[in-house]
Amino acid sequence: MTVKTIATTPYDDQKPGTSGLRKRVTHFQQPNYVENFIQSLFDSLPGKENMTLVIGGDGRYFNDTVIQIAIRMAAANGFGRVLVGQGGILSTPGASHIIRHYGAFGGLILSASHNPGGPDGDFGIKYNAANGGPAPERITDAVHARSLVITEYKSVDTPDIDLTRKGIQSVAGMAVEVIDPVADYAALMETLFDFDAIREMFASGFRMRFDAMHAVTGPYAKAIIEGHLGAGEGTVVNAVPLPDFGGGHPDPNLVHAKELYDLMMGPDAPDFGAASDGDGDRNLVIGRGRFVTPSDSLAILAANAHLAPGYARGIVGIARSMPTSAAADRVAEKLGIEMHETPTGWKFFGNLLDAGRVTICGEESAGTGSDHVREKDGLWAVLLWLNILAVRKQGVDEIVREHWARFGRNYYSRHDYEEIDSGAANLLMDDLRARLPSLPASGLGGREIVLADDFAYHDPVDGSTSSAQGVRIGFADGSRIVFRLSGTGTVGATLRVYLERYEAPDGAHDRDTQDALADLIALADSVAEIGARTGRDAPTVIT
Ligand code: VG1
Ligand code: CO
Repeated sequence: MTVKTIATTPYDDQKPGTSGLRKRVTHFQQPNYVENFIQSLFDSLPGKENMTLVIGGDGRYFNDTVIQIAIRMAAANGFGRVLVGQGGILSTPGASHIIRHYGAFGGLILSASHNPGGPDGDFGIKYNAANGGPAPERITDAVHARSLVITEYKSVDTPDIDLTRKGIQSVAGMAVEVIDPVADYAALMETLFDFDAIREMFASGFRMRFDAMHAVTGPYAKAIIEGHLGAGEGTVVNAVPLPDFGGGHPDPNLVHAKELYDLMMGPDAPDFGAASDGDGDRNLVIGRGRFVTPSDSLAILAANAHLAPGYARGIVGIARSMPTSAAADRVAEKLGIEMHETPTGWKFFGNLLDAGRVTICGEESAGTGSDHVREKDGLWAVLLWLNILAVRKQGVDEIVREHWARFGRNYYSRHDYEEIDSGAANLLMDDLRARLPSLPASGLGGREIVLADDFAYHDPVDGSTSSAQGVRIGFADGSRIVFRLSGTGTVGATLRVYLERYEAPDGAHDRDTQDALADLIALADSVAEIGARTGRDAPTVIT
C-alpha cells in the first residue's frame, strides 16, 4: 500500500459543537476541509491501528463523497477494517449499535441531524467512541487543538468502493465490508420489545402513521413497523431517504411535521402518530388529539418501561439534560431510583450509562433513549410507546392524563430565536450571567428565586467538570426559566429559552401551554432583554 502524504493548511473553525462538526455543505466543500477534520480526528485516536471503524450517514447530499474520502483516509491511517452501511446509510442509533455489536474502535456518523440538506443545506461529521456514544469533550477538544496546527493528511490512491454491493471489498489492503444497515438494529429491537403483543394490536385494527421525513429512519421503520410488526403498508410515509429530504426540514416538531400533527388532531386521526429526524435519533409522538411533549414522553416512558420485556426488571436510574423539564424527576423520586441532570447533548449520558447508573435518558429536544445503545434513538422511543399501548390497552391521551393525575403536570415550552447576530447573542448571555447575583432577593414577578446560576456539571463517573452550560433561574413554586445558546446552528446564533411550570396532581392540567406559561414568558423577556437586544418581537420557533 502506498500512503500519500498531502500538505494542507489549517482552518480555525473546526471545533465540534453539541453534536460534532456542523456547517453548510459549501463550507465543507472548501479545499481539504473534510480531510483536515478527519485527519485531526485520526491523529487524536491512539490505538486505532488494525482496528475496525464504522462509517455511515443519514443519506444527505455529500454523504457518499465524504464516505469515500473517509475510507481512503482510514486505510492510510492504519485502520484494519471498515464497516459501512449499504448505500452509505446508517442512522445515528443504528451506527451506535453497530459499533458496540461488532466491537469496533469507533465510528464516523455523517449527518447534520434535523438541519436541512441538499447542496445549499448543512452537513456534519460526528465521531463516536468504542462504547457507541458521542466522543467525550476530552476527544473533541483534542481534535480541535489538532485542527489548528495540522500541516498534512494521509490518504491512498484507490478507486471508490461500490457502496451498493453488500460484502467485502479491499481498499489498499484494508477490508471494507458493506453491511445491511437495518438487520442488526431490528434484531436488537426484537430483544427489547414484545413484538407479538404489538403485532396483535396492529392485527386487531390499531392504526398508525410514521413520518420518516425522507430521512434515514425510512428503511428502518418500514422493515420493523410494516415488516416485523405487520402494520399495514403505507403506515410509514416519506420512507425513502433523499439527499435533500425532499426539500423539507427533517425536524420532527410541530412546525416541520405539521401535516402529521394536523392529521392527528383531525377527525380522521389514526391511533398513533410518530416521526423521526434526519439521522433517526429524535422522535415525535402524537396520540389521537394529544401531542406528547418530549419531556413528558421521557417521564411516561420511564414510568412504564417495565411493561416491555427488555426493562421488565425495572430501570436503575434516569438522566435528563438540564433544560428538560423535571417531569422525569418525579418519576425517579416515586420509583426511588437515581436521577441525574446533565448538560445538553447526548455525550454527557455516556458515562452514566456505561457505569450502570441510569437506564433511560432524555432531552427536551425530542431525544429519548436507553442503555441499549449510547445515542438517543427515535424508533426505539416509538416502539416502547407501541409496547406500552399494546399492554395497557389504552389510548395515548388517557395514559398522559393518568400520568399527570399521578405525578402532576410540568407545563413546558421552548422558544427559539434563530439566526440572531452572534455578537448580540453572546453579549446577552454575558450580561445576564453578570446580573444573576444582583437579581432582587424578593424575586421576580412575585416569584421567590431559589436558584440563579450558570449550570456547571460535575460528572460523577470521571470527575470532569463542564461549565457555562446555560443560565437557569428557578423559583420556589417549581417553575423555571433557562437560557442557552445553541451549539448546533450553522448561521449566526440561536438563543433558546426554556420555560417550565409545575402544576400539582390535583391542579389544572387542561390549560393551553403558552397561556399557562405567559407570565414566565414575559419575565424571560424582561430579565434577558430579549426583544431589545435581538431586535425580535417573537421567537422563530416555539416547541
Ligand atoms: C440541539 C438540542 C440538543 C441535542 C442536539 C443534537 O442542541 O437542543 O438537545 O442533543 O441538538 O441533536 P443545541 O446545542 O442546538 O441546543 V441531533 O438530533 O442534532 O444529533
Ligand atoms: Co438527530
